[in-house]
Amino acid sequence: MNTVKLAVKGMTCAGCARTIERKLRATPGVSNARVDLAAEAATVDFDPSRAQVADLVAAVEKLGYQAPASGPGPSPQAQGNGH
Ligand SMILES: [Cu+2]
Repeated sequence: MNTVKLAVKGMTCAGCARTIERKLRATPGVSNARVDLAAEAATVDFDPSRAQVADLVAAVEKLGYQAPASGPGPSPQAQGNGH
C-alpha cells in the first residue's frame, strides 16, 4: 500500500473536498482518501499494483479541480514552464 499526498487546487468549500474524497475512494485500487480543504491537499492510500498517481490526478481533474503532481519521487509528467 502506498500513500501519496496531492496538492488540490480549485476547492471552494467543504462540499468540494467531500466530492473529491468520494471520487478518489471510488477509484479502483484506492483504499482511503482524505481531502483537506484548508491545506488544499489530498492524502490517498492506494495499491500501486492497481492504481497510479496519474489515475488519482486524472480523477481529481475530471471533477474540474487541478491536482498538479507533487511530492517526492518522479512525477508522472514533468510540468514545463512554457519554454
Ligand atoms: Cu464547493
